[in-house]
Amino acid sequence: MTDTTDRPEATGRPDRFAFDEDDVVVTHEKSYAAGVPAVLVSLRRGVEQMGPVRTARTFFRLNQRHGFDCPGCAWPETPGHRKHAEFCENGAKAVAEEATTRTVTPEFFAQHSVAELLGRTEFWLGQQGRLTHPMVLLPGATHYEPIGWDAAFALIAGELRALGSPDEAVFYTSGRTSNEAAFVYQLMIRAFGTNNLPDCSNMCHESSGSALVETIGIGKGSVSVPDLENADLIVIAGQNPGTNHPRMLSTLEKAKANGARVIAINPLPEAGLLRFKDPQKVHGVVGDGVAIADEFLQIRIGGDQALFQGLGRLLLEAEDAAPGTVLDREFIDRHTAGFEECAAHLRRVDLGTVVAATGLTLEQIRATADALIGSEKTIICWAMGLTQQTHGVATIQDAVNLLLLQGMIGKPGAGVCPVRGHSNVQGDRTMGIWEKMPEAFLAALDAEFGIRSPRTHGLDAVDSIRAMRDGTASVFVGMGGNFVSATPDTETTEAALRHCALTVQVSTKLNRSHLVTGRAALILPSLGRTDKDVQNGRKQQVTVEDSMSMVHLSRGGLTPASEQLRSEVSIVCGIAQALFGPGHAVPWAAFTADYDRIRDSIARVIPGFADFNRRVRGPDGFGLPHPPRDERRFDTETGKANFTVNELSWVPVPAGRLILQTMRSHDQYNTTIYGLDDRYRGVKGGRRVLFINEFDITALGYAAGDRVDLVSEWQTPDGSVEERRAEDFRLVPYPTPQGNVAAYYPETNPLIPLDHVAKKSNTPVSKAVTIRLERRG
Ligand SMILES: Nc1nc2c(c(=O)[nH]1)N[C@H]1C(S)=C(S)[C@@H](COP(=O)(O)OP(=O)(O)OC[C@H]3O[C@@H](n4cnc5c(=O)[nH]c(N)nc54)[C@H](O)[C@@H]3O)O[C@H]1N2
Ligand SMILES: Nc1nc2c(c(=O)[nH]1)N[C@H]1C(S)=C(S)[C@@H](COP(=O)(O)OP(=O)(O)OC[C@H]3O[C@@H](n4cnc5c(=O)[nH]c(N)nc54)[C@H](O)[C@@H]3O)O[C@H]1N2
Ligand SMILES: [Mo]
Repeated sequence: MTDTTDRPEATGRPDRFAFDEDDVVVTHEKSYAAGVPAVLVSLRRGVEQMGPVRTARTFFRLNQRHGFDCPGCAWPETPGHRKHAEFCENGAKAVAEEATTRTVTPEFFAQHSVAELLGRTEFWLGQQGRLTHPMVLLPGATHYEPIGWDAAFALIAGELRALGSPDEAVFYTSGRTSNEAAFVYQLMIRAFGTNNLPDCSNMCHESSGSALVETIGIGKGSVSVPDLENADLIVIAGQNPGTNHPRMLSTLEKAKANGARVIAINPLPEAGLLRFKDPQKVHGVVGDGVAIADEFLQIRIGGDQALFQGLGRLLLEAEDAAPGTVLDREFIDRHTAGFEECAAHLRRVDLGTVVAATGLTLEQIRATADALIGSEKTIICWAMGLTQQTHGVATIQDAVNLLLLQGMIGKPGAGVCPVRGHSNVQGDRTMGIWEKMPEAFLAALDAEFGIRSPRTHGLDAVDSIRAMRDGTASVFVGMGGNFVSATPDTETTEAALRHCALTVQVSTKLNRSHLVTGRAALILPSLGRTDKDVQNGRKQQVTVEDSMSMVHLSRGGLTPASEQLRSEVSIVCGIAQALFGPGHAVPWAAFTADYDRIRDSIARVIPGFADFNRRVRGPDGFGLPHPPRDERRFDTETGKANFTVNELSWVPVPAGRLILQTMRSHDQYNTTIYGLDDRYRGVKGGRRVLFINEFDITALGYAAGDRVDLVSEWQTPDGSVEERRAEDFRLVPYPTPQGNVAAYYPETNPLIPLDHVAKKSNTPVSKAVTIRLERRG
């Protein structure tokens, strides 16, 4: 394999490439991440949003033992080693965004009509600051106006009670919600009588959960930070850690210092994967930094399943050639089911097909197989590049097959590592935020509170949109997040929400979901992670679970943006009290007054949380049980880890068309736009860009910098083709595989058809949309 750490040079692109017509400037993409510029950007963003004193206080408490959990990503802190500055540039931006001293007050809403605000970008909306007061948009009104908390709760309760069935309401959750708030939220929803609990996971790692539950019996990753630090081989597929999980790079750097090899699988040569300068270390501040990836496999979009199957075949052949040297026969015999069928299937994989599907050479694929064969401890990490594919579940199951062949689950330094997104998305799921929680959970919940949870499965995100579109759901409640912008098929989704009687958003910042509303709408402003939360005269703390199943405390210290703000827990309990009236089976008032009471109930309902209040107060909190990791126990239907046989799929590029992946820039958090620069990809001052191979630019008759509309083409089951359009993008020549292009989310969400979803997980396929280009007039 070739060393591609200097890839940008190899593409022969000009060193600096500036468009002259507007302010998008494209410079050379960076081959390293972090370093001094990252530190400077962090501090600048902090001071801009909150002034120097609050910046210093806030950054000092970030991810500290007595501080708050970073609202950025779900990457864990290194146990026992919390450094003074355990944060990264993008964590700092997430914090600055929340801890800003700018405010959106009732006067702001009096000045700006909803119609006017709808004309603004997400970037502008987010920049206005923290929401300060509960606001209502009455039927027919043009402006939001203030409303008291009790009146807001009564309005929600009234609309919910007026529904023909509890299933006509949907309750969304985004992954920043604490364990305590998530637990009381799902409790209220189930006591009300529905399992309609769509969440951001449905658009995120749902494919990982589906794949892992079926194969290893639990939908969570099986490795810890020390496992990564001690691995021989780390495969990172479909993930851009330099931007989205920057603290992971420090872990990888340590792993490499301990001798690990890293293989990156990605259509794009992402900066963080190629080189990394740790800003917290002297050698990171001077010099070139370390190359994180030893090998870079520039795969075609959607080619990963073919690669994993091809590697499976090569492992089996190597075992045939030298029996007893490649497979872990003892592990396979004792702990797995389905080996023979899977092996027979893998042996039939055609390597020519693998080469065509992946765009890699046979040499690269063979060298990767050799790397696997030479490793005693392999970890596969992945994120959205694998999950948001039609065949995402199958792809991840084929990755699991590879690990099972070599016995790489349930031993130190080896395992599966789905790298989660939102800081508490994993915890929310543990707390019951899911439309199809298992019977054991529901029964325990019912026993604790004397309620009867419904047993029929509820709606996920895509099905909720369908229900609102079709009029079978008409109340929407969002616990955080930005449903309108995060979901696919923007036009359809907006029409669906406008179809509702009431839309309610519990939020910290203004976003588009406050502006695309039902007949009536509420904005309920909540405390964020960084804010001090005092109930009943006592400071409260909440808990979160990171990507590696560690549960720990988070306590904000900042003075909230207004005295009107309420915690998510108190908002949920307020709605519940209005909905159920006095004397309800659940002690809602006591829950708000003391979050320890909620944790006591969690301890009784959810396995692994025994003695929750005491254990979580230990220095680093505690880890949840993970049977495959802890004792090679697999709670699947067979009682073993399951090999699976997955039909091979990939994503060919139709003639004259392109396959679009929609991804994050270095300057955003999902739908929250921090700024208009993507430093690592060399773009400045604009987001409407299409990263495209130079060859495709020429072949399609364009020149770099041309403006185009993106038109997606979706073949419906009846054979007709639906078109969707996103206007005015600049062509930016970029080292992406031919036929594969990339642009930012959420600007491209209007292109993604609602029905374009992953098999089994129902996750929108945000990483493979067929488009064509149209020149702008
Ligand atoms: N700063 C910051 N941090 C974040 C977020 C944020 O927006 N900003 N979001 C958070 C959330 S919710 C999440 S889920 C995570 C997301 O973290 P990522 O999954 O890293 O996010 P994306 O930007 O979607 O990047 C997907 C990566 O997959 C690659 N890719 C696309 N298609 C394919 C494919 O077919 N095969 C392979 N092998 N690779 C492919 C893309 O080139 C890109 O590098 O980050 C979390 N952390
Ligand atoms: N095309 C495309 N679409 C995608 C993706 C993609 O890669 N491509 N990625 C998908 C993924 S992985 C995800 S996770 C989803 C994200 O979907 P969401 O989680 O719904 O979106 P966010 O942008 O993270 O939500 C931001 C809003 O959350 C609110 N907020 C922030 N902090 C708090 C808090 O502490 N409490 C409360 N109550 N509110 C808060 C703020 O008002 C802010 O405006 O998007 C998905 N959509
Ligand atoms: Mo996510």
